[in-house]
Amino acid sequence: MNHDKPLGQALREQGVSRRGFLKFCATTASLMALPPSMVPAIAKALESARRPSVIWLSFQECTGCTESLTRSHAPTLEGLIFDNISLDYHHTLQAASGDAAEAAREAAMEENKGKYLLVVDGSIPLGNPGYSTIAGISNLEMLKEVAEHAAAIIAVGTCAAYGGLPHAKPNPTGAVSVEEIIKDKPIVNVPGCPPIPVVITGVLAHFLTFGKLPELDHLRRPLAFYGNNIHDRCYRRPFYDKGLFANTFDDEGARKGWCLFKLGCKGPVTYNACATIKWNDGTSFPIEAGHGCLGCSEPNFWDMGGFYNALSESTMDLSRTAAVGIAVGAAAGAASGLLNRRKKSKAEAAHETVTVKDLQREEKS
Ligand code: FSX
Repeated sequence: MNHDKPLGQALREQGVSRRGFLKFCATTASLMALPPSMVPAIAKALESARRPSVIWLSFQECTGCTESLTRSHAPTLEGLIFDNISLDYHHTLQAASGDAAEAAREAAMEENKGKYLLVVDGSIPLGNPGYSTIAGISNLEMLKEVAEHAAAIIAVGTCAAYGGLPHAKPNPTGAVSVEEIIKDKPIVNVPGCPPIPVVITGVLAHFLTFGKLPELDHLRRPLAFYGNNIHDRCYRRPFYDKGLFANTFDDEGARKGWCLFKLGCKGPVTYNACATIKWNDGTSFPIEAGHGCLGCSEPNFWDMGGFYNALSESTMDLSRTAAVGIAVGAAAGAASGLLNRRKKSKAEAAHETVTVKDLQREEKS
């Protein structure tokens, strides 16, 4: 693989104009919540960035994460960016198979020791390590082997980030997340079942631009994409505030586009960018299509008590109180002490989020 060609040159060779490139940089800046004044710096850094080697491992998953990434309308700039990292190993996308594929992985690890990015999708079965193997190597063994000399790890999808669907009760394979196994590497979680494609490429672009991972929340999610809950950015929010709800999927409220809270929408406790970035090239997102949010970027979303059961009022109160506490920066006493329980820096506290897991824990205690 040629890692020496700078990214800017590779993009130009693929017919990407300067204007298109700068537009991408501006979008990247805004996605990463950076001021417009950062665009020239991003452009300069990306122009000369060397293509990092990326090794992508897929374990227990449905391949939805890769499908999500490849469903962008070709050719998109994010697709080109993705082409212009050196994706040295990816079960689904690589041409090589068998011994040749494994040789490519080993060569990439050797040539880029300590510098390559490891992307993982899917959870790892600990209950039965022989349950899921690649080239005769258990998922656990392969993860440890590749992680050892990785510069950083990106856990793509809720399965890799939190165990996801394979971890759902009764978790027959003993599925765990990447961060439950690897303790000595920088890890960023990009949850969602699947995650939004531009969020995956945005994290990669951040790494290309700044040589480090973006700022994360307490669940290791990039704040730029997971800093707000769906509810607060939802275009149906004014109906919630007015008390106008759909009670069934075909009543007058549903037809008028009223709030889906009573139909089980988990938007108030789900942190993701679906309501702003949306899907299919910014076309729509589940709530816009008339279905409540399932909360797929939150830990244990599958076991949250039913996709069509409304969140309880006490949960909503807690969520609201926490939001107010965050807004005024009042860590002390806010949201039943949720914000105080963990020791954290000022920056972390300012961006604290309240998740389903927190709420469930809070309600039990
Ligand atoms: Fe999991 Fe991804 Fe859901 Fe599927 O790779 S996050 S089941 S979309 O495919 O891991």
